[in-house]
This record gives sequence, structure tokens and C-alpha cells, in this order.
Amino acid sequence: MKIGIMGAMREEIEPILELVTEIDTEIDYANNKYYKAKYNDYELIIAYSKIGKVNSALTAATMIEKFNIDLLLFSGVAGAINENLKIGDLIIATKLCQHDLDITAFGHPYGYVPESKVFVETDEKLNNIAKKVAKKLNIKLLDGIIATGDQFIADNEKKEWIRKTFNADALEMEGASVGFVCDALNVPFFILRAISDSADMDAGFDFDKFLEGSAKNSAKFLIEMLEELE
Ligand code: 4EH
Repeated sequence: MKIGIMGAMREEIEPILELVTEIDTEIDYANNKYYKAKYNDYELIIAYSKIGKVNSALTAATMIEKFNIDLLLFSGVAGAINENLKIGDLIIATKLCQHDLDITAFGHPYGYVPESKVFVETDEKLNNIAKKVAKKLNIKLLDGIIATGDQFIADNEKKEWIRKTFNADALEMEGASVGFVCDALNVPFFILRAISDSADMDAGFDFDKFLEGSAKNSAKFLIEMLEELE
């Protein structure tokens, strides 16, 4: 089995590269680096896409079409919406949407374009494995809705609008684009995020302070999950 592991920023992927061994090759493709690695019996292909929906969609599609991955696991950080999520806490997405997609002028709901859907659902089996790992290691793990958009949110009003409109628990800038690519190409996917900030006035400051630690939390958990895959 070949597993794609991706993040958006270098900080999100570096701890994963440190935890896997036997890195053979580094492949340059489409303005990005793809790292081949092994973990137990799994072949891994690891990359950080760079920030945003376009970059992450390109990386997900490349992992599937060029590297033929069987499933995709995403690890990274997110801004919290749900008050039960504190800095460092983990959330897995049950479904994701694009909060910045707006053709409401034509009577469509936020996040919707014709012939598509507002929400894309993650793989239930992978989510159940995550829950099992969290239970086993006694780690707090929430599941919920993650909203994605090409904006760093550092504003309470905007955050509240995203909460209200999509019933979202956390927000970031890559999950939904990765999800829609995987969904279209029939590849099971999993989105894990650790909270780095609360998408409020202090978000910029908190993000800089907690990015590294939270990214590590997420990466470590993802590696633990590899032990439970069959
Ligand atoms: O990949 C982007 C990073 C922020 S932009 C999305 N990631 C982090 C998740 C995230 C997030 N997204 C939107 C964490 N908190 C978020 C928030 N809003 N409040 C970035 C960060 N550092 C340097 C350059 N760009």
C-alpha cells in the first residue's frame, strides 16, 4: 500500500520526515518536492504543498495521478472556532467546505457551485482508526466540520460568520481543496489538524508562537495512526 502524507507548510511536514526512516529519494515536480519514505511495510510519499487551496489541490492531484497513492493523510494546524478546542488540541474533519466560495448572487448557498456540493466527507474508516488511537493513548480528539478558504482569519466577526454559515468547528486554508480532489478521484482521505490559534485578534501572534508545537502534535498522532492501519 502506498500512502500520501501531506501538509501545507514546511513546519507541518518536517516532524513527519523526522519520524519516518529510510528516506530514499526526493523528487522535484510541479514546483514542489516529494519525499519517498518507508514506515513499517508502507511506502510513503510525503510533501508540503505550500499554503492555500490551489497549491494543496495540485499536490493532492499529483500524489494521486503521478505517484498512485491509495489513500491520503493530511497533517497540520488550524484556527479554532469551537470553544472546546484549545491550543494544541486535535480535531479530525468529518466533512469540509469552502467558506470563501460565493456565487450567492445567483441564488446558490455559500460554498456551493453547480454540479458540486457544499460539503465533502472524509473516510469513516480512517476517522475510526483515529478515534481508536486517541482512546488507546488517552489523547483528546474532537471531530467536526472544518471550513477552508484562501484567507488567514484573524477576526472575530469573520470567524462567527463562518461558524454560523457552515456550523464549522475549525478553519484553515487547504483541507477542503484536498478533500474535493480526493473525492473526485475516489481516494480515501483524512484531515487532521492541531489548533495553533483561535482565528481572533490574537491569531497572528498565537500562530507564530504555537505553529511548531501544534504541528508536531498533529504529526506525532498521524504517525501513531500508521501503526493501526491494516
Ligand atoms: O497554511 C495556512 C497557514 C496560515 S497562513 C493555513 N494554516 C496555517 C492553518 C491555519 C489557519 N488558516 C486560516 C491556522 N490558523 C489559521 C487561521 N486562518 N486563523 C501563513 C502563516 N504563516 C506564514 C505565512 N502564511
